[in-house]
Amino acid sequence: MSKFDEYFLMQESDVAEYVKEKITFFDKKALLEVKEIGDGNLNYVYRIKETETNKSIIIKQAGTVARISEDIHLSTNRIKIEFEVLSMYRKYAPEFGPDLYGYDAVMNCFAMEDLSEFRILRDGLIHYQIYPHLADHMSTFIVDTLLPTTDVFMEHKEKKEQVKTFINPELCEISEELVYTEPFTDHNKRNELFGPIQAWLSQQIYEDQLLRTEAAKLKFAFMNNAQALIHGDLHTGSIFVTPDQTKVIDPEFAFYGPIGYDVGNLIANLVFAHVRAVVAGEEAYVEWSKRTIASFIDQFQKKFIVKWNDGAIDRLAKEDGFKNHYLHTVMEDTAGICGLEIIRRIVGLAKVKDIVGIEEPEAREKAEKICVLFAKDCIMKRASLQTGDQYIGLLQEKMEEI
Ligand code: SR1
Ligand code: MG
Repeated sequence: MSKFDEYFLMQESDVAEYVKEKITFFDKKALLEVKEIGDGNLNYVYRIKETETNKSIIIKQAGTVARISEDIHLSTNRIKIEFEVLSMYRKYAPEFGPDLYGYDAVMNCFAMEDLSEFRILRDGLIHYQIYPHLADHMSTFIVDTLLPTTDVFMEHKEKKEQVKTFINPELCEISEELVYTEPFTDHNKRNELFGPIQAWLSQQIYEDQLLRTEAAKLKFAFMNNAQALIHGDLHTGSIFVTPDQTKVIDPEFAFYGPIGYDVGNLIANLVFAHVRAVVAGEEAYVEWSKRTIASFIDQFQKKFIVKWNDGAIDRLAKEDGFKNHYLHTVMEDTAGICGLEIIRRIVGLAKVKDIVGIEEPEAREKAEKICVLFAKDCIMKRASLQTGDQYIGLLQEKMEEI
């Protein structure tokens, strides 16, 4: 019998014991230090380090309620989904996923590589760090991990099995509420419409019926378009970086959904970093972040076409014009979701440091207004927003309006 034969939420004091008993990584006699280092909204993340050698590993464990709110009860199955999707990254895009050392279905946790030499991308962006390979790496990552899971590339019965395996109702419900519903209605009263722009935000969002209708269309597309096994939460807090390397973590929201959900999420979060630099007058960073956004969008489309040409197996998918139609709809979803992600991070429950960390109230207000106006156009004009230059042009236009 072991205390780890039955699930409980571990404390730091349990984790060293757990690792020695369950994971083949450290010597049984090693002296281990444990620290909880998680700053996400849902789970607990422990770094375990051997004092003598500095060798280290990460254990991530799921609780039955969200860390951000005890009102949010969740199945621990999300940690299994996360482990399986990270395993899929090792298969399709090994350089962009962490090494994995085992999954425990009883304790609802898994062990993975400690990426302590990396930095969370959001944190780097907030400190105006430049990552020269970001657009290249992330466009490759998305194309290489998403396309192989679609009906274009996968045998259709196998894909349907995958849809079943990765059904993720509770985490999807969080997105359905936090991204697609609450920002437009505040029905759970969790939105925070703050300070002097409260009336402006309310008018721009709650009182805009056309916007709310488009949000409804996008919500139902999210729930009904089982296109690819998406990450489901691909913001800049789910990406670890060094100047040369990029690793994607945290795919606990993964399920079969629209490809544009991942692409749009990343663009939205790069926009936060860009707008932060704009209001801070960080000219060099404004230029780099602008080029990165445009380049990510354009490289994604180029790589998508190359991969499709190399590997599509569905016979009708090879018909003239279909590939371009498919990509056009992905880019339309991308723009809509980019807009939704921006709005929910400005008014919703889960805000972003890039914006709330702007100390000077007038600068924050300006940033929020640029973001919201840009986001609304992304949603309303999504059918015609396709290229990097179009996104950058729209951002520029909104900056001039404020
Ligand atoms: C209750 S979880 C809040 C947010 O954190 C996650 O990272 C997702 O983005 C989710 O919407
Ligand atoms: Mg996360």
